[in-house]
Amino acid sequence: MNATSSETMRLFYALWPDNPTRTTLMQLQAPLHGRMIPYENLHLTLAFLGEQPVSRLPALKEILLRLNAAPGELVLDRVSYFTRNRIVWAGASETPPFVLTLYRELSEALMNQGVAFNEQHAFKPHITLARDASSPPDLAFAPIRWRAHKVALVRSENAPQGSRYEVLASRSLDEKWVLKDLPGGGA
Ligand code: 2AM
Repeated sequence: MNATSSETMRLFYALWPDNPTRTTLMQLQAPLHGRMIPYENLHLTLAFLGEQPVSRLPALKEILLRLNAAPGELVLDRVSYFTRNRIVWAGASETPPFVLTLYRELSEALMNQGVAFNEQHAFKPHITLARDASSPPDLAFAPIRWRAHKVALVRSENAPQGSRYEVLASRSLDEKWVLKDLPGGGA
C-alpha cells in the first residue's frame, strides 16, 4: 500500500463468509436480474465508515483485534429487496443475538474513538447479492447455515467494473489469543 498521511480510504467492517457459503450464495443469484456481486465480494456489513484518514488504520485494526464477541450461526433463509437502492439481498428472518452483540461492541469501540459510521442508516444485517436489480422472484431454497466467525476491515475502491475490495485485516472470533499481543495484554 502506498499512502501518505493526508490520504483517505473508504472503509467498512464486515462479517466475511467462508468459501462454501459464498458458493451457495452465488446459486441464489442465478434467477436474479441486475449487476451480480462477484463471489469474492459477498459480505455482511457491520459498520460502514466511509472515507477515513489512513493514519487511523492502526486504531481501526486494534478495534478488530480487541473484539470479544462470540461467533455464531446465521441462518440465511430469505431473499428480499430494498426498493430505494434497488438491491437484492440475502438475510436471516431472525437476527441471532451474537450479531447484535458484535454490532454493539463494534459501535461502542468506534464511538469511543470518535469514528462516525453507518450515518443515517439503521443496522439491517444483509448480504447484497445484486445491484441495479429488479425485484426478485419468489425463491424457494434450503436455508444456508453460515457459521459466521470471520470479521474483516475492508477497503472499498471504485473501479470501472464495480467496487474492488481489499481486506486490510481480518480475524476469527474463535481466536481470543490475539489479545495477548496487544498493548496492555487485552485487559
Ligand atoms: P450495500 O451492499 O447495502 O450497498 C461497502 O460499500 C459496503 O458498505 C456495502 O455492503 C454497502 O451496503 C455498505 N454501505 C455503503 N454505504 C453505507 C452506509 N451509508 N451505511 C451503511 N452501510 C453502507
